[in-house]
Amino acid sequence: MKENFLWGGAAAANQIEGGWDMDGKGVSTADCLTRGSLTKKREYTDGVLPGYDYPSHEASDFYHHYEEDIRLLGEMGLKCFRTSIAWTRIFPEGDEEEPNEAGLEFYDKVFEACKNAGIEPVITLSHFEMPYGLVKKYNSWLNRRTIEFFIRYCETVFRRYRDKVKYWLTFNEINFMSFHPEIGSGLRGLTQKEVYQAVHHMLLASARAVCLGHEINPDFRIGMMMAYPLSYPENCRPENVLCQIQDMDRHYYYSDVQVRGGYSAKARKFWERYGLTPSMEPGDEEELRAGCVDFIGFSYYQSNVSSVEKGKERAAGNMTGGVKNPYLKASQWGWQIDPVGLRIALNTLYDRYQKPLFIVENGLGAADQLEKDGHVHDTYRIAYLKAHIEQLKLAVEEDGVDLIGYTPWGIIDLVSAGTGEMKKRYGLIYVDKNDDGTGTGKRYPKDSFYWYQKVIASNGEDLDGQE
Ligand code: BGP
Repeated sequence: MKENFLWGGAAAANQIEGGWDMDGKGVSTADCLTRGSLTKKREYTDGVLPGYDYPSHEASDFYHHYEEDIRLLGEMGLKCFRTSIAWTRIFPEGDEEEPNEAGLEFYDKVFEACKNAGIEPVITLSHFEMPYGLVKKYNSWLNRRTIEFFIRYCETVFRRYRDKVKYWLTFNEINFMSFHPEIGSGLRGLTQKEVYQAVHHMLLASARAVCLGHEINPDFRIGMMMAYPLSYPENCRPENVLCQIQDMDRHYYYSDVQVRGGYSAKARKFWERYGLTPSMEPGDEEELRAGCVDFIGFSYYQSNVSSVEKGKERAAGNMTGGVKNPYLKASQWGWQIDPVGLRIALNTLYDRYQKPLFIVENGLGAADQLEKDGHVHDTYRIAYLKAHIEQLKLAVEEDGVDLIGYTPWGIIDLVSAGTGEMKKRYGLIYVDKNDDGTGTGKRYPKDSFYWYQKVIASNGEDLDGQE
């Protein structure tokens, strides 16, 4: 791997920080999501209501542990740390004229700690959250004014952290909007037409942020972020092959705009067919064209299978799931594990766009066991990460893919986005915190911590570990 390859780890404000109402922070949409489980759906309440259990409120308490946590990340040898800024720490309600200084200071300290640990921050501007005030008062992304508020927030953080942060991502997994629009917008019960209108505003906001960021610091590298739920046709039946193409088109809808600078012909036909054409203002298309991203960030956890055949057994998964793949094993949460799929994803995305790629999430959610002696023997996680790193190396070294870095998800245990559980752990660092509120909050490096330390120190050469 090239010398400056960014071996790292990833997290997000609402899943790791806690301190949901500290130092002037406002209520974010993520603060209104209740805890769920594999069998119980998370509920999105109308604001923060008494009697509900909201896991983001305490999460892993990175808010009070960031120094220790970043020191540990430095010990692991991380070159970069992907996390997000909580928009509501900076603009609590979303529509203030002036930012909240205490919120800005918190991230000053976080980035300073990163610098001291030799870690490059990679910052998501909006990771599945936004000010709840913007949802209540303005109807979130359905309203064009939200673009203005988002840009005010971006300008504030771009200027403040101009010399501290170089890598930025606009919206986390923006393609989630087509499947769970409430996660990205805080709005429930949207019609399809409204979804595509809100998405148009988000895409414009992203493009405008890219242009503004480059103006503020031409060295900024600003990327998009999509979930990449790679899908295979179930077999060589032509209808299934077509079905696979159509399934993937739902995701390229977003990346085509953010990477190529405009809606595809297919997207326009899709609007026409279903009456979904979003209303646009003169100049919108030019803005989209001007705001192409510098790189493509994506998450990869599993692959899916596309089929037109009814009644097939289905697998769970990030976002969509799909028909069960008989060649793959699945995680405890039913996500099908497919390391070769990562090489396929890298090849496919690079062939399509010829832009640098960045794997900003990948990992295994598992119910880890903290032993009495403070160890966590997560050999299954080592096996998962090792198999995926082997494949990303092949994509780079044999297929010539331009890959900036790799940041395994939930590098420190945090709250699951899908289920709201702490129990679904991804970390290489264990956080002693349980779903019932018990636990000391203490951090324990897992076996995978020491394994990844070796991987990074050898720049990906030494992948041996006990599996
Ligand atoms: C992605 C999100 C993350 C994260 C991850 C794992 O969709 O960007 O926020 O949580 O998936 O998903 P989960 O937490 O549901 O296991």
